[in-house]
Amino acid sequence: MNRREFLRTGAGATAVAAAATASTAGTASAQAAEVTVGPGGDFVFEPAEVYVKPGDTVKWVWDSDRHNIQVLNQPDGESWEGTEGDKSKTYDTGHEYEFTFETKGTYEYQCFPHAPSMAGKVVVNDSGEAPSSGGGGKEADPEHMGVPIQAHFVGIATILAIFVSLMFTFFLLKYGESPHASGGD
Ligand SMILES: [Cu+2]
Repeated sequence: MNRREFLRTGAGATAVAAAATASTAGTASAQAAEVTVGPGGDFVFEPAEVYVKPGDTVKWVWDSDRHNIQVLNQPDGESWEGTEGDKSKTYDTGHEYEFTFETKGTYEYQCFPHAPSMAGKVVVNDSGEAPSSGGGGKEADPEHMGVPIQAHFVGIATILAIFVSLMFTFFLLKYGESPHASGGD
């Protein structure tokens, strides 16, 4: 491998690594999360909950008409105001809105015309990730972590299979031989 080839593959590998880092964590880029507003006309924010670090920017992109962002709750010291205009002012498909969150805490918002069902939450914490549900540090709500639900189903099925075979063994040992035992006496 000559020097030029080496440089080219090196740059390629770096680019791939950078892309992988950006897509998994998104912490390297300024925009840490994107929320779709009213996806396909549904009255929801998708995802409804995002986790970011202080200084991260969240971007909302409108996928249907007549939605807005009205802030309901936020940490002391923050002055997030949501989309411009009063609560009845709405925005249509294609509109984009960004906000950079500096203060740690939970921010709750809703789309005023479609409240209370169309609501969302931004959580700003040190890790920029959903809190652990106990156990491994990276374990969290599967829907938000992008873990396929099948993986959990397989896990549950495995535990169930073990349990069933244990119960089977138990009953086999306890009752399985009794007819023979009593018959033998
Ligand atoms: Cu809405």
